Amino acid sequence: MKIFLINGPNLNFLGQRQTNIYGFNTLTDIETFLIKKAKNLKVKLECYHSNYEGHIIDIIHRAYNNCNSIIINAGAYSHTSITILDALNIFNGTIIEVHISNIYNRETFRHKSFISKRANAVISGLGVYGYISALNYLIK
Ligand code: CA2
Repeated sequence: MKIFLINGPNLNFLGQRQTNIYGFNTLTDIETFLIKKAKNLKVKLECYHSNYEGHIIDIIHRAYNNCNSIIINAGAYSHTSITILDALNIFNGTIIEVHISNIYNRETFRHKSFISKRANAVISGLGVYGYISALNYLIK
């Protein structure tokens, strides 16, 4: 079993800025923890981060025929990108959308996610536990 973890724009600043919203863990902390957890359970986890929409689409294309599931936090592209939704629509496996913050108690422009239309499940507001819960679910 192989899972892709995809994080989108600005998430490379996790743990360094806006810690009141996104917490103190860095993206490297999250990836390191999840890779270790997956390894213990004999599952392969590949972690990707990009600040570019086209690059995120390339990563999703790489996922076709290459992994079973995707965990994705597309950052603000979740609220704007039909292109990422189209790319995810071609993928056959399970997709879990994660948001660190609760997008529904923030600005109204964050309340809509195009990705949710395709996601099998959406986790929002659990902080980094959202990623851990997504992984737990996928390897259940
Ligand atoms: O809550 C989430 O995970 C979001 O996907 C994060 C996005 C935001 O646009 C979404 O509405 C909700 C923003 C990611 C920015 O990450 C930063 C991390 C630290 C410091 C500054 C930005």
